[in-house]
Amino acid sequence: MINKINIPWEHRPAGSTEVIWRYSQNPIISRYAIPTSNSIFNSAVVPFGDGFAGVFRCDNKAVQMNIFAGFSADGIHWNINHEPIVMKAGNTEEIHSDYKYDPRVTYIEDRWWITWCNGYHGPTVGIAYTFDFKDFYQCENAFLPFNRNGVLFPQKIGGKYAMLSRPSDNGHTPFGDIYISYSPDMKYWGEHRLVMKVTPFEESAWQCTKIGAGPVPILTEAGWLLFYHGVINTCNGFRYSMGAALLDTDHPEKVLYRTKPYLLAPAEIYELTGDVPNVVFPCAALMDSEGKIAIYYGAADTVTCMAFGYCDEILAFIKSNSIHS
Ligand code: BMA
Repeated sequence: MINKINIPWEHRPAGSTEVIWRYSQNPIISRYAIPTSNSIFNSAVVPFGDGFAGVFRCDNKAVQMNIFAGFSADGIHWNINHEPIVMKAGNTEEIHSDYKYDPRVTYIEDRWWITWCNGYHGPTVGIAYTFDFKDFYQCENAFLPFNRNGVLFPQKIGGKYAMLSRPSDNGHTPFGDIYISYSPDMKYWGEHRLVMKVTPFEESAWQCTKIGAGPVPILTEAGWLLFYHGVINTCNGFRYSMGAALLDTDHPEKVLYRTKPYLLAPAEIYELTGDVPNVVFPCAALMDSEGKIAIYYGAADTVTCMAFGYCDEILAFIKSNSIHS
């Protein structure tokens, strides 16, 4: 939770009854915001110093996927470095990486941890840490390929680091459930447990093909608030929407509630058209001391957008619109 700074915020539009509403100035980052970029999306933001820092997925004009550090005074207007992050050796000398995409960032104990989809003979979950968003130290991959959507909890649980992930395939993965794994040291991961599966088509079709953790979970009095993406395979390809779940505080593999309706789905033109149409893909969420929440999401694999909501309203919505599984 953030006390000392103001998170980006815009009030719910007059007349709206939505639990989550979009920023009126979306997208906040255009596809060509740095000279080499083809697209900037699926990126993570955290409070840092007097402002904010972020790790951005910028695909270049050869459509090579990589992650770039960026800085902002207000969390909305960003200066993204023109060169990608260069990793130094962290807890391993093995820092092979064919590509990097879909970063998440969180602060644990004394440093910032970054996870991303790392190319190591196919996609798996990469881990790195930084103290300053200048020098980055890459660690062992968390898992064997193939895996994506590795998302750390922002504090140890039961004395161990905890990470959500989504075992996958080497391609576009027409399946996928969310698991949790634990580690004593950020190097060796085990105690793998199922958290939640896709839903039956007839119960909640937007999340019936695959699901994946989105932003770093937010600890609330009711449990861990997890925004996640859900996918339906349509006759026009995958459609990515956002829902939310509430996970037990001490045993997050236990799902307390989970949205049957989505909270945000592709509807605006910047979500419907782009390099991959019909995608909203959240990778970061900030909450302030008043329970205001700002969500960062990628739209159509092309641009970066924001949406807002109130924690108490989101929790109430999850509880009263929950799947009973
Ligand atoms: C997933 C990832 C995401 C992307 C999504 C939609 O498999 O590649 O980065 O946003 O597909 O294309």
